This record gives sequence, structure tokens and C-alpha cells, in this order.
Amino acid sequence: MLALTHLASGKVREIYEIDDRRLLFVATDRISAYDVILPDEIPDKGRVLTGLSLHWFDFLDTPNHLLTTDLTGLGLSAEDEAALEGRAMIVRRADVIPMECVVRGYLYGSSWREYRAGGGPTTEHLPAGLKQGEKLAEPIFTPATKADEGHDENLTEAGARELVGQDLYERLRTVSIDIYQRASEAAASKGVLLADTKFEFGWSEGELLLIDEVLTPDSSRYWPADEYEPGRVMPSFDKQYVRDWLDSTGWDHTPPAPPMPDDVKNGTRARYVEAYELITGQRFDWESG
Ligand code: Q0Z
Repeated sequence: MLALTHLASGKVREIYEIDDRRLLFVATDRISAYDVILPDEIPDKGRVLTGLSLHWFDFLDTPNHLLTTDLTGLGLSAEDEAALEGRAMIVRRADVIPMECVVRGYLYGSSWREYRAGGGPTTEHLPAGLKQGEKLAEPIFTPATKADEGHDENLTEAGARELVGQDLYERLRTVSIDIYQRASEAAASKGVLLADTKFEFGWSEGELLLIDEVLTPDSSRYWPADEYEPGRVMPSFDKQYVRDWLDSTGWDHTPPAPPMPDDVKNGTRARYVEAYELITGQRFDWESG
């Protein structure tokens, strides 16, 4: 497609090389559920997620990889430029730190399952007697390794300190928790709870940069605040429509997933747009791009 070298594919993102200092970071409209990429795309999802990352980069004002969203001058065709509008960022190329910096403000998901099963790396510092989805007294830093294939593996605090070194561990924990606290407070004021999120960091010219997508629904767990109730399963802000429909089909989570009906596609698109509008306080421009 592009007149750029393709560098890496994620489940729902792509990275291209511009030169030795810059990358083109692209959010696609692909969606995954139960760890499987679905055969249908969600219109506007890539622009919603990119818009959310841009919102948070601006709000957080912390050193990060974003250079510009202006794609002129890359030698792209008019078609490619139009297709990428709103869902691509030119970013600083960094040396990626090989640790996922996960912060959790609520006990949920894999961490809840681990806790309920008797404890493990993400719950080693938690008190007994917590409920599923309970808000933690303080956010916890629960880093994980980046697995090339399959699931990231949770690290113990000792394991994480060994992986990146004591000084960098302290710095990543402090920065990650600070960002989580500022973002979750801002989101909560808009009626959205940020249950947990995953950050990535890298080094560029001696600077520690926040890289990758930031605080998107793909890297974070957002809940509608008015539906929050500790002790029960919480609906995912963005994917509940898709999951409910997939459950209703009896699909066993082995690829391929069944084709998505239009109402599920449109309902899911509406949820992403709603998340964008609530969190940013801006109207999502359905026409641009
Ligand atoms: C991020 C990923 C994928 C999307 C490499 N600024 C940066 N500098 C160097 N490397 C990266 C970044 Cl963001 C980088 N990833 C994760 C993979 C699609 C994101 F295929 N990989």
C-alpha cells in the first residue's frame, strides 16, 4: 500500500519506517475480541483511538514520541494520505524498553482471577478480602514482559527490577502511576472510570519517552461510571456489544470469528465515538478523513 517500508504489524496497528529517527504509527479499524482479530472492521475505530491518544498526549504534557499528524512531505499518494488521515501519527523512533508498564486502580480481569486463585505477581502487595472490581486503596504497578507471541507474562516486583534495573524500575513506576492518577481523575470527572491501563516507554537521545498508543480503549479498560458496582462483572465500554453478540452465536473463540451483522458494527462504532466524546469533551467529526 504505502511508499514506506512496513516495519511491524500488531493485531490492530501498523508501523512503517520513515527514516532512522521517525516512524509512521497507524491505527487501523480492525478489532479483536477474545484475543482473535474479527473478520469485520469497525468504521472510524482507528480515528477514534488516534484522537484519544492525541488528547491524552496533550493533556498529560509528558515527554512522548508524538512529532506530528501532518502527513504531507512523506511522498504518500493522495489516496494513501486520505486513507490515513486522522489515524496516523509521525513519531520519534525510540529504543523500546522491554517491559509493559501496567497500572491498575481496580482489581479486575487477569489480576482478579490471579487474586481469587490465591495470589500471584500482580497481587503480591494487596490485602486479603477484596471483591472483583473493587477500587484499590492506591493504584498498583503490575508490569509484564512483552511476549512476541501469545500473552504477556506478569512480572513479580523482583523480576521487573531485575529486567530493567532498579533505577529505571523506580522511574517507570513513578511516571506510570502519576500518569494513571492524572488520567483517571480527569476521566472520572467525565463519567468514565479508568480501571487499568498499559504504557510503553522508550529511550531517544537520552530522553525517556512515553511511546505507543496512550490510554485508548485497546490499551485500557474503561467503564461507564454510572454502571460501576464492585463485586460483579463489569461491561466493557467499547466491546460489550461485540462480546454479547459473539456469545449469542455460540462461537468457541477459535478463528475465524463469524461475520458481524451491521447493527453490531454500528452499535460498536457508536460506543467508541461515545467514549471519545465523553473523555475528550469534543464532538467526534464523523466526516473528516
Ligand atoms: C512500538 C507496536 C506494531 C504498533 C515498535 N516510537 C517508537 N519507537 C520505536 N518503536 C516503537 C515505537 Cl512506538 C514500537 N511497537 C509496538 C507494534 C504496531 C505498535 F506492530 N513496536
